[in-house]
Amino acid sequence: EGVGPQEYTLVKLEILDPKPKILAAVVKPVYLVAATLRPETMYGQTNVYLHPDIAYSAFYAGPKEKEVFIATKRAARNLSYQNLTNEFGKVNFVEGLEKVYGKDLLGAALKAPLAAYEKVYALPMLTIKDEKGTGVVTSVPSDAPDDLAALNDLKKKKPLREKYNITDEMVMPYVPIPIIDIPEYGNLAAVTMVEKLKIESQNEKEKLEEAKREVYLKGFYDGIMLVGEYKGRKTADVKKLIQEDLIKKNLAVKYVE
Ligand code: A2H
Repeated sequence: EGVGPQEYTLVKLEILDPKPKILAAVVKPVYLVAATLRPETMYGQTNVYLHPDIAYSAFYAGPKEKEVFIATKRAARNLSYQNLTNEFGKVNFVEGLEKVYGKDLLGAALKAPLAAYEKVYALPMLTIKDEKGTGVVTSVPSDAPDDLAALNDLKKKKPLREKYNITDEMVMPYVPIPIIDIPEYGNLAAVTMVEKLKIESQNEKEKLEEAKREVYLKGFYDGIMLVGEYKGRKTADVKKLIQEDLIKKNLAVKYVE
């Protein structure tokens, strides 16, 4: 972090019908665009996270602005300078939706590219940062300790689900999927680390930092794909290929910040 530009893959998760009330008037396809450094983990998506109290924007994007993206306004501005809106440096917001709080989008059903689950849901994560990526984080609890801790919180804490109108069916059926084998950590590296360090919630910042330090480097370099088109190959070697495949299919775009 803070060492020059970072390239993210923005993965497009299409919002399915029935859409959240606040999007009722939108006719073009609407996507939550999640910023990830690990496009090769998209096979393991179980949900997407939004911060309930962050303000997001809905704006026209993609080829001829035939699509609507949802991300923070800061990210929307940056995207307009990366040729992802029609006019360089200009963002066309959807009327009335320049400011939409995460809480008004929670519970939305989504189609997540490459995911084994046919449908996933938008769930709350309270550690999302406003000033990084798009403010939308796709969740891969097999390989990201933060994602697993937040999912476990929702499973364990009924009041947390109720506070944000999250039903049991949006959370309970979703379990981490083995997608990458990491020597010493097995095929559910985040689960191994969360158990080993006895991480009880998404707020255990220091323990989560430790879990991530261990798992990310190994997962990035020494992981072996267990699923998908590049099964058997190293994560470091297929990351770019999977990113390019997603972009070709109009399921992702590149984003630098
Ligand atoms: B990664 P860096 Cl499986 N707030 O994607 C908090 N976290 C955010 C965020 C925000 N606004 N925007 C993106 N992120 C997460 C997958 C993944 C990620 C795996 C393993 C490691 C990993 C699935 N979530 O990140 O500070 C996103 O989670 C390792 C750091 O820019 C994004 O990639 O380095 C990563 O953090 C970007 O973090």
